[in-house]
Parts: sequence; C-alpha cells; structure tokens
Amino acid sequence: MKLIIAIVQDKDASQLSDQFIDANIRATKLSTTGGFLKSGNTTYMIGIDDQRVDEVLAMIKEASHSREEFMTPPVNLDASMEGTTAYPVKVQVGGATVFVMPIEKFQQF
Ligand code: 2BA
Repeated sequence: MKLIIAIVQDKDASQLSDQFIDANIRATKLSTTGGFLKSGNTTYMIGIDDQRVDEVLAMIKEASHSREEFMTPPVNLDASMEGTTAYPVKVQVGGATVFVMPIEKFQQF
C-alpha cells in the first residue's frame, strides 16, 4: 500500500474529487495554503493499493492544469528606510505536486 499526497490547484479539485468517487478511490481532501504564494490550494491524501498507484497518478495528471499567477514581492526598505516600488511577478503554478510514500501499516477501527 502507498500514501499519495497530491497538492493541486483549487480550480482542479472539484473535477478530481468526482473522478475519485467514480473510480472508488478513497481520498481525504484538505484545504491548504501554498507557502510561497500564500494562497489556497487543495491537498489530497490517498491510501491506495500498490497496483492502483499509476492509475491514480494518471488521474491527477489529467485533471491538473498549469496556470500563471501573479505575486507581489514584499517591499524592501534600504538603510535610509526608503522603499522601492514592488511590481507583480509572474509565477507558473502546477499542474500538481505529488509525493508517493510507502505505508507500513493500514488499519481502520
Ligand atoms: P506555493 O508554495 O504557493 O508555490 C506556488 C508556485 O510558486 C510554485 O508552483 C512555483 O512555481 C513557485 N514557487 C514556489 N516557491 C518558489 C520560490 N522559492 N522561488 C520562486 N518560485 C517559487 P508549484 O511548484 O507548482 O507548487 C504548487 C504548490 O505545491 C506550492 O504552492 C506548494 O503548496 C506545493 N509544493 C510545491 N513543491 C512542494 C514541496 N517540495 N513540498 C511541499 N509542497 C510543495
């Protein structure tokens, strides 16, 4: 068994959740925040048999789209405490960031 942790964009999450249900893939959906953009994303925890890992990864890949977002860097003050104007920077986000981990034990009580 493996634990798949998949971070996807909120815009892709609804479709992916429906696909998991249709395929009888059990998942836990967490509302998360990207450390860099500090905006919302969605993290799935999926416990899955080894032989279905590739199927789940293909599903995540298919549903996840790359998008451009803008972030405004914090204003830096120099020694004279003068601020420089911060301009928005374009950032390419996603498709999905995925971790696959072995599971030592799976139990439900
Ligand atoms: P964020 O941390 O909000 O990052 C959003 C996007 O900003 C990233 O897209 C990447 O293109 C860019 N970015 C992140 N850190 C950067 C930095 N130090 N300098 C320049 N650009 C940076 P993705 O790579 O597609 O990541 C999307 C989201 O996936 C991330 O949102 C974060 O929540 C998660 N993530 C990505 N890599 C991760 C990792 N190694 N561990 C844990 N979470 C990760």
